[in-house]
Amino acid sequence: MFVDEMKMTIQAGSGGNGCVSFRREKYVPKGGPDGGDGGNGGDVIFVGDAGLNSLTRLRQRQHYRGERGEHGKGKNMHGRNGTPCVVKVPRGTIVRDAETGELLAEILEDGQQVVIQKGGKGGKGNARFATATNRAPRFAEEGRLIEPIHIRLELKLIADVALVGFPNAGKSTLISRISSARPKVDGYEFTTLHPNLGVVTYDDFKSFLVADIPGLIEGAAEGRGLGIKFLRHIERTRVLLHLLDGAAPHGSLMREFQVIREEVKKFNSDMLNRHFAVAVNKIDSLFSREELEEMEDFCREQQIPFFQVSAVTGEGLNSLVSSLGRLVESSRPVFSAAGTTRPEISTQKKDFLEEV
Ligand SMILES: Nc1nc2c(ncn2[C@@H]2O[C@H](COP(=O)(O)OP(=O)(O)OP(=O)(O)O)[C@@H](O)[C@H]2O)c(=O)[nH]1
Ligand SMILES: [Mg+2]
Repeated sequence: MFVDEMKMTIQAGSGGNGCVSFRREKYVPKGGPDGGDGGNGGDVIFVGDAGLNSLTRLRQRQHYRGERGEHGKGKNMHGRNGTPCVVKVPRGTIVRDAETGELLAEILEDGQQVVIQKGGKGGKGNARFATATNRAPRFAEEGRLIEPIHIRLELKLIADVALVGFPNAGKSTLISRISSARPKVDGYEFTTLHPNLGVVTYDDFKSFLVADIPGLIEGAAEGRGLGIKFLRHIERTRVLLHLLDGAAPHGSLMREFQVIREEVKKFNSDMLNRHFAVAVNKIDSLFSREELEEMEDFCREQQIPFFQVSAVTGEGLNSLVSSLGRLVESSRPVFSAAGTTRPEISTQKKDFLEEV
């Protein structure tokens, strides 16, 4: 379903030690120090991968380790840096410290890289410690030792498009027509009690994730119907599709639209700034053609993408899906309310954690 969790242990590589060595060559007495620096340890890096949508694959391993940096060598040879441990995670993965619960990172984008634990720095070789008064230092620095840390991953799948509308508008019917999801469809209100997710493919090979959420009614913010709590599931959704019920005499399509926007605003006014589109559903059994035209004119004036569809007959769905795909492509990802506009990195551990 929506949230998936697991714990894991990670350990970035420790730094390699610096080397103590002196140059020894024929005919060169007192050649001087030539111990090279140790290599840096490999980081543990998480990379967002749009092809994954669960944490299951990560459970196959318990430990994720970066390679240790190589020790420095004589003749001023630098030790090789350790290979980083690169872990592919689904978009929407939240990383927390398993003990304190502190938020360490959030991976939201395909290809986004976050260093979860930085490898230890390599130690300096003795050549670096030579001074005018100590030309032959017999010491070198040790590489920084890295301890394993325990982390907890939570996956909150982020839908690209959310279907938001009155109960019975046909949201579940629509998602079952355009995606792999098969939620229950019925002719009474509040059939859907939990969000459902489905993958929609368009333009042959591209895809986006769509969420069908429970219906909203006027006063939802005050707790009517199922309330608006479930809207948190779509707080980070890039595009909202307001699905209006073309067959129902809810007052008017315009009013239906305004009520929905108002309830969304009461939940989180930032969500009004998202890209959104309007689709009037059930055009196969339209209640009023005038209302449909009124809505269409309004959307044209306001430059809101507008669609007329029937989730039952399939009319208008191809054009709706490809337009939604393009809207998703042109929208920026939305970061969580808790996070900032970048993956949040705690100030305390800043030197361990930095973005690549
Ligand atoms: N005529 C017609 N009926 C439709 C269309 N789309 C959905 N319906 C019907 O409308 C009713 C409600 O459909 P659902 O898909 O369950 O509606 P919903 O928006 O998911 O409703 P909730 O889960 O209660 O919020 C069902 O009886 C559907 O068969 C359509 O395009 N045309
Ligand atoms: Mg439903």
